[in-house]
Amino acid sequence: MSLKIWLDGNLIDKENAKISVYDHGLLYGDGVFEGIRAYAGRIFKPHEHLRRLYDSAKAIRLVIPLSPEQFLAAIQQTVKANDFTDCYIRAVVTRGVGYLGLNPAKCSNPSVFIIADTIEMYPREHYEKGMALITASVIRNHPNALSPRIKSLNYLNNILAKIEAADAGVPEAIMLNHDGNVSECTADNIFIVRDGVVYTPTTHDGILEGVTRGTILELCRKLALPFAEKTLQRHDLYTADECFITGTGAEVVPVTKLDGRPIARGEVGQITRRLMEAFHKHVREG
Ligand code: PXG
Repeated sequence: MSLKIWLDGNLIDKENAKISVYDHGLLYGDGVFEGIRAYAGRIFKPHEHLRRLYDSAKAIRLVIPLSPEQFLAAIQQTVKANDFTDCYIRAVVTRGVGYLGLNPAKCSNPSVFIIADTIEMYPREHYEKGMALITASVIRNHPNALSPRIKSLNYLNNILAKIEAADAGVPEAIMLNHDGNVSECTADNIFIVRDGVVYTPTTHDGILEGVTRGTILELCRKLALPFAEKTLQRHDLYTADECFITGTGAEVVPVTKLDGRPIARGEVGQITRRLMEAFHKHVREG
């Protein structure tokens, strides 16, 4: 059976789910998106994801032609139509069909599509033994150019860093911001543990405010683990006791090596393990 895609109000077969070559989402990366998961038949943190989607749209002055309630209903309909209980959901809003010029005012209607499918970001092994990262030479977008808080369809900044990771033979890269501080990875937020305290960069350090990041901070509170949002330098990563990354696709992945240097003894940390376990329990049981 063919996958059903929600496209502008209709559920249609994947083979027929097509967008115009005149859509500004394609011509200019003019649009926004979300990556969401469903666990055990329930959409995980739908309101947080939708809030970020509508905030991203607002930031690029795009009006989503659905209310958040209608959007959520469309997501649920898409998951149901494909008989998924556990899946990855991609919700995309493009500026719509326009002319061969930048002006978004000339685009008729924004286009909305929703894909529900499976995703496996990294091999199992990385979750058990830890992953190696590099620091990319390309820096994260300056917030006054294109804010990293916007989940836009223009991911070239991250893609260039991802290529550097692949060139170095590792699955992910850390990106520094314009001040040289740590921001995030190409599709994941970063955390370290030092002397029993969990740290992650602040929203002012040029990051996307990850829903998974928020969940980890919530779990730290619940588990009475001390934590802080703090500006971090690469030095803080090199001298950390533990490190891990978080994202909807990746979930929680331990990091054991950075730029060829082992983090602490190069083993998955105890607090990282506790948070990974708590995360998996939380997404299924709430
Ligand atoms: N930073 C960036 C730049 C991201 O794109 C995150 C952090 C983590 O945010 P969440 O809310 O997911 O915890 C993301 C998330 C993909 C893919 O297809 C990308 C993301 C999520 C899922 C899949 O590569 N980006």
